[in-house]
Amino acid sequence: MEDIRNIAIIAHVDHGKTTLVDRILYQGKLFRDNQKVGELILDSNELERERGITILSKNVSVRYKGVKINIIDTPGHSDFGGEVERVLNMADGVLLIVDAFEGPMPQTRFVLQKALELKLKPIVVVNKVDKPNCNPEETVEKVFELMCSLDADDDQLDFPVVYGSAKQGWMGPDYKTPTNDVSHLLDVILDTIKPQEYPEGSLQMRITSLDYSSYTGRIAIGKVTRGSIKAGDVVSVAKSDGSIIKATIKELYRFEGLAKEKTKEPVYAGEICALLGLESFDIGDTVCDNLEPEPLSTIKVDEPTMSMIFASNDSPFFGREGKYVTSRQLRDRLYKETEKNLALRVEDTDSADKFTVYGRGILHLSILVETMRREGFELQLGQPRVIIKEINGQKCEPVEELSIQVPDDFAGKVIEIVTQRKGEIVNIESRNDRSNLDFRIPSRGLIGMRNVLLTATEGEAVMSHRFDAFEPWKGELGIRRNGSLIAIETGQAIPYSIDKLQDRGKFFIYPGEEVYEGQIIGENTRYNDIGVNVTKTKKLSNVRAAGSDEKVQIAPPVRFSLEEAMEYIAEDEMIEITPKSMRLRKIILNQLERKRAAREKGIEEE
Ligand SMILES: Nc1nc2c(ncn2[C@@H]2O[C@H](COP(=O)(O)OP(=O)(O)OP(=O)(O)O)[C@@H](O)[C@H]2O)c(=O)[nH]1
Ligand SMILES: [Mg+2]
Repeated sequence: MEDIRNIAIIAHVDHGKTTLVDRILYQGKLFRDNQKVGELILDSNELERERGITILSKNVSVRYKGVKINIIDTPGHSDFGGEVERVLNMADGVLLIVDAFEGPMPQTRFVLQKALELKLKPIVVVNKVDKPNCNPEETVEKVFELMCSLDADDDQLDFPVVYGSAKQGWMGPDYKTPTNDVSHLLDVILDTIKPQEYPEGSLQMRITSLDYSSYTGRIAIGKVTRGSIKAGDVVSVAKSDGSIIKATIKELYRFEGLAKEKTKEPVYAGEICALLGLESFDIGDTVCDNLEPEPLSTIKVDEPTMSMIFASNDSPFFGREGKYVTSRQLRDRLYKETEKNLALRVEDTDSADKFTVYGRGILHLSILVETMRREGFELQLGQPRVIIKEINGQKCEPVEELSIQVPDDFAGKVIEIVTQRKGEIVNIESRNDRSNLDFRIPSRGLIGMRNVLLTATEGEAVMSHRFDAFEPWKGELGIRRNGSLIAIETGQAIPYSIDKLQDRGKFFIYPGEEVYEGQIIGENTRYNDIGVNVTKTKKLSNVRAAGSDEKVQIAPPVRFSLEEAMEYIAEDEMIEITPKSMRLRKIILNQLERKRAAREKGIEEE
C-alpha cells in the first residue's frame, strides 16, 4: 500500500496558506520547468481571484521522496470557520501558519483549537519573515502560550517550527538564513506527521466535504478510515437520523496534483477520495459496508448567525440589466445553492417575492450575492440581522471575539467606538508603537463598524473577529446612523442640482446618473431622512449661466462595496443589485406613503 500523509493548512486570514501551497506544488514538480502558472493557483474561482481570499477548502496532492502528501488548503476568514473544522477530519496533521509580523490572531486560535481537539500534530510555520519589523521569535513564543492555554498535550507542545517566506519561495530551520526552496518543510512533514495506524475491518468513510459540478451534481469527499472502497461497490450510507440507504459507487476518484483522477483500483484506509453515485447524502454521513454497516459519529455543520431578506427586484428600473428577474427564478436559485453551500439555509416568507437567507456572516452572504449577479440575476437585499435565540427563557444574541491593531495614538478612539457598540475590552498590548486591542462584542455592534473605524484611524486599523457564543442580550447600542438623502423624483441627476445640495451631505451618485423616486442618493449631515430633488434643471430665465453647468465643483461621490452597503442600510431600506448596478433605496418609494408609515412609528422626515 502507498505511503500517504494527509495535512491541512490552517491559519488566520491572509497569513499565506494558499501562497505556501503554490510553493509546495512547485517543489512537487507538478509543472514543467518553463510552464507559467501564476500565483494563488488554488484560489481558482473568479471571486477568490478578485478578492485574493480562499472561500472553499480544496484538496491537492504532491509526491515527495516516494510519499504522497495530500494537502487540504482551508479558508482563513472567520465566516468559513465551520468549513475548516469539518475538513480537519481528513487530516493526520496540520501546518499552522502564523504571520511573523502579526503573530497569532483570533482565527489562529480557533483553527488551532479545533486541530488540537482532534489530536492532530501541529507543525508551526512562521511565514512572512521577509517583512520589515517582523518578530519570528516572539511569534513562536506566543504560539507556544496559545497552545498551552488551549490544553495541547505534551506531544503537541513539542511542535517543530519552520521559518520562511512563502512569497519568496523558501522555508528553513532559521529565519536569518534563507534557503532555496521549501524542501526543508516537506522533510519536516515526512518526519513529523506519521501515517496513522488504521484498524482492520469493513469500510468506513465519513463524508466531510463535498464538491459540486453542474454535470454530475454532488460529489462526496472524505477519508477512508477503515477497510477499502472500489468503483462498482454496493455500500450503505448511514445517516444522522439512524436510517441507512443503499448505494452503488459509480465512480471513484483520488486527488492527484491539482486534479481528481478516476480510479478503478481500490482505495484503502488512510487515503482521501471522492465518490460519485450516492443519491442523497449529507455531510457527516458514513459510507460503510453493504451488509454490516457500522457508522461513525456524525459531524455537525455550523449554525447560521445572520439572516437577510432576498427579494425579487421591484424597483422602477427592474429588468433593465438582468437576465433573471422573477421571484420564481430567485427562489429556484437560492434553494439550489443550499445543495452545495453547507452553512446556508433558505426559508420562504409569507410574501411570494421574499426569502429569508441564513448564513455565517456578511462575507458568506455577500459572496452568494456577487456570484448571482455575475450569473445575471437582479435582486434586492434587506438589512442583515443577527439571529436572536431564546436560551433558558432568556433572549440571547451572538457575541464575537474582536481584535484590532492600530498605532498607539488611535487606541483611545478605537476603544471609544467599540464601547459605544457594547464591546468590552479584554486585553491591551503595545509593541513597536502599535496597540493590539482585544474585545468581546455583540455581532450587532460589528455591523457597520469597519467603516467608522477606518475613518477614525485614517485607514490604519486592522480588525478581525469571530463568532464565539450566544449570550444574553446586551441592550440597545449607543449609536445612530445619519439619515438619508432621498430622491423625490425619477430622472437624470443634474450637476447643478447636486451642487446646490452639497451642504446637505455626501452624495452616492455621479452627476448624470439616472435615479428614481425613493432611491437613496446620499447621506444627510443630520440624523433624519430628507427628500431632495436632483433632477431639477436650472430655470430657463437664467440663460447666460446655463453653459457653465459642467464647471460646478462637485465632491466625488461615496461608492460602497457590496459588503459596505450591507452594513450601511437601515431597517426601512434595501439594496438593489443588478449585474451592472447597485443602488440603495427606501422600501417605500413614495415620499407621502413613507411619511405616513414613519409618522405611525413617530419618526419625522423633512
Ligand atoms: N511579504 C510576504 N507576503 C506574503 C507571504 N506569503 C504570502 N504573502 C502575501 O499575503 C497575502 C495573502 O496570501 P494568501 O496565500 O492568499 O493567504 P491565505 O492564508 O491563503 O488567505 P485566505 O485563504 O484568504 O485565508 C498575499 O498578498 C500574499 O502575496 C510572505 O512570505 N511574505
Ligand atoms: Mg488562501
